[in-house]
Amino acid sequence: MAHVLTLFFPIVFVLTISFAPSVVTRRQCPKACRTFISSEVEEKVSRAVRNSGKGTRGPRGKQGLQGPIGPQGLSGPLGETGPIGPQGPRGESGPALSLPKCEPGEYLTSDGKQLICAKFGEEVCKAVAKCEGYQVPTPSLSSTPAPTRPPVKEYVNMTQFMKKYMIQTLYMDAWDLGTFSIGEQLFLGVSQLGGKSFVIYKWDEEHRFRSFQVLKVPFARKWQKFVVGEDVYFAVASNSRSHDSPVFKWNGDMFVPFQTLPTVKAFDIEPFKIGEDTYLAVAIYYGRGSHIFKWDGERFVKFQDIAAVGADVEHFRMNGSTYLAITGPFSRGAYALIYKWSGTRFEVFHRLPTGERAYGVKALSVDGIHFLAVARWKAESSLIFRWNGTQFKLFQEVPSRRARDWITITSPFMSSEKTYLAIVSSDRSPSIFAWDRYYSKKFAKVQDIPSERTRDMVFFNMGETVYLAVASHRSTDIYQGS
Ligand SMILES: *[C@@H]1O[C@H](CO)[C@@H](O)[C@H](O)[C@H]1NC(C)=O
Ligand SMILES: *[C@@H]1O[C@H](CO)[C@@H](O)[C@H](O)[C@H]1NC(C)=O
Ligand SMILES: *[C@@H]1O[C@H](CO)[C@@H](O)[C@H](O)[C@H]1NC(C)=O
Ligand SMILES: [Ca+2]
Repeated sequence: MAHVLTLFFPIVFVLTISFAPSVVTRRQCPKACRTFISSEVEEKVSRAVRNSGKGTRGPRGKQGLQGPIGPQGLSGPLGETGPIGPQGPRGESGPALSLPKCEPGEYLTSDGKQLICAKFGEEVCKAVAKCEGYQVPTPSLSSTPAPTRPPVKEYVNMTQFMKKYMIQTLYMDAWDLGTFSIGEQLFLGVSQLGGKSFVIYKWDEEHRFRSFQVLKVPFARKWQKFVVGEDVYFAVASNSRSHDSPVFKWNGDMFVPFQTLPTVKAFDIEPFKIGEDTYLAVAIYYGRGSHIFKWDGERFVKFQDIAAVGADVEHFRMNGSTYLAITGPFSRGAYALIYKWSGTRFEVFHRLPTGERAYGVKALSVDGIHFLAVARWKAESSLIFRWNGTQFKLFQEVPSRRARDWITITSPFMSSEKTYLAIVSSDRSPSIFAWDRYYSKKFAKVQDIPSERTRDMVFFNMGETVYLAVASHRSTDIYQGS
């Protein structure tokens, strides 16, 4: 039966594909398809940009055993691959790539030798497509921003993440993204939904992420890096009934298994320090509650159980005290539970009503004000709470649908500090907000990110530039802020 099904579905799929064009309306070029063409062009252009970044892809080297990647062969002119080695170099890029800055109404393209800005026009329409037999994207999806979209006036100084500055796409099935640095090296870690792996990429001199190491983690969910003394670790929640959650340690060249934390169906791991002590709070989405582990000088040992089943746990400090917020499917009502460190253990401090089930939680503080942002899965909005000195009060509500989490970054560059907060909404385009300390004194919307079925996002700084990685269900796009 299963065998028949595996045969049957591909056939249905192929049939669907082959009949699809015939039911799609055919249109003449000028009006309706222009949007489509723009998106088509953008698609081609971003492919061209990516390709020009990569050069012709050489034959893939055999994946060696885990280990430092061998020296990359000297690159020949465009696309000559070096000797085959572990994770063979992908071929060098062509002439150094610096993206020209295009004006509104222009798009980035290639004349075969270099990247240029070209104006949209009649000839593009003719050259790119016949405008027939393609499905015109439904207008409700904001996945095809008009190339001439005017900048948001009030936030001209705010970094934006435009499709034309999408510098890389990693094709993978991601659940949770994060970046971290070790010395000068930047890494992107990706826990994967389908696979049994956790993948680490490393940022190279060409400002691209290259595959660095693959670690075996069944049902990897959220994860975080942390430091104990001089040593760098990261821990991954394993949403498995039968596997514990692993902790890995950086040995100078790569990550090696360090220990496992006894967990069943862990969803999130949050490292934090109280004084000199290091703790790991692990949100468990199963059974009776979640756990806190403590570093005993050599490894992590169980420290405290907390009676909260959770999807996300976050720590924060206010006025010298450490708090934990944990969200999840509480049977007793829709709230986020907040625990406070008593000096010896965590005690329930507050139940923060969230109206609907809260899924992700993020703490941030800007200009001395503490916020707790709660992502709601079922509701049509997510909530930002503000600490008034004694408790969290609803401060702002932003539209979201099936929101998984919030992400934030504070970028100190360009003369003034800016704090960005974005809602990772999976059923509508994720939105980026920036703290507007001058006018509205709220989180003001900067832009939407065209992404569907978004799983996670992460901001990171390299040099003075802010980047954004957006993972949807099949691919992760890296945007350079502009
Ligand atoms: C934009 O930057 C300029 C110069 O740095 C500054 O004078 C202006 O106030 C900024 N505008 C906003 C909205 O932040
Ligand atoms: C901060 O903590 C100090 C002492 O722990 C306390 O006296 C003070 O009232 C606290 N401030 C606020 C705003 O809670
Ligand atoms: C914070 O809000 C609560 C509830 O409205 C109120 O009782 C309390 O006085 C407020 N605290 C401050 C410092 O304003
Ligand atoms: Ca968390």
